[in-house]
Amino acid sequence: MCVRLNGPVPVNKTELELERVDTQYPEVACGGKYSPPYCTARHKVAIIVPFRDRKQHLAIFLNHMHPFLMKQEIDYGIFIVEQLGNANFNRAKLFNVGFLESEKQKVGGWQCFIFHDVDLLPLDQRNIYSCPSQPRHMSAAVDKFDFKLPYKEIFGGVSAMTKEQFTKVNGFSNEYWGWGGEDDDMSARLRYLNYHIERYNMSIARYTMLDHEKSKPNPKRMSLLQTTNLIFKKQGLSTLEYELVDIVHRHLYTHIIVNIDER
Ligand code: BGN
Repeated sequence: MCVRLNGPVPVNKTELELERVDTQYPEVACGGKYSPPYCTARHKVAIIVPFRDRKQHLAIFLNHMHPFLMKQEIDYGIFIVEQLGNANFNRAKLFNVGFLESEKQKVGGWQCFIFHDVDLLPLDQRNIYSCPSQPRHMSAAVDKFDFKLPYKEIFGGVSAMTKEQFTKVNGFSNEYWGWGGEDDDMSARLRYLNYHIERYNMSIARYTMLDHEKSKPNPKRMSLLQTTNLIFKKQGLSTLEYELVDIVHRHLYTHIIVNIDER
């Protein structure tokens, strides 16, 4: 590590234009990729962000994340996976798409994947975006939850898994349309394979959440969760179907546009 990482980082939540943010950060290469110029990065990390209709959040997110990640001296890329159409949002399926598509965008592939909501911003520079030997739940202390962990098994918001861990659990489920449960499903997949979720200290794993309207909960989420242990090996990355509509290499991110509706 060449740079000293101090703790708290400032957050700018004021309205920003995406087009203006795009003119910043000349150190970032096309597609939202960066590797430290004076050190050899120890971690190759893809940040996968599911997305729809949140342009303002995206501007704030990119403006926060690039300087934050550059200081950590990791080799990283930001991938925004946008769901087209009017079906309910399927966060988990977009993560599966982001995992496969981001791999095609890196010579030799990534080692580590951070599955990241666009409305969460890390508040402490010591929260290193890497993958340890066990899956890591990163967003343990969120301001919206009074900086307290809502429950022990939670794996939502921001989480990190190695390529091997993600592949072994067969990725996320593709079946969660609408809000809630898909992260608990992943948490259960990990448990069945005897992984245990680790976390940074609560003074480090701090995030702030951007304001938004509450999304529509998925009424089927409890019943879906009851079947995870029976079907996770047969349903997930191995059964993922999607139509790749476009991949655009923008300055601060790679934009993966997909149709994930069931046919
Ligand atoms: C939980 C949701 C998670 C979500 C957290 C935090 C469910 C499943 C039925 C119990 N789980 O309640 O998906 O990340 O809240 O918001 O709804």
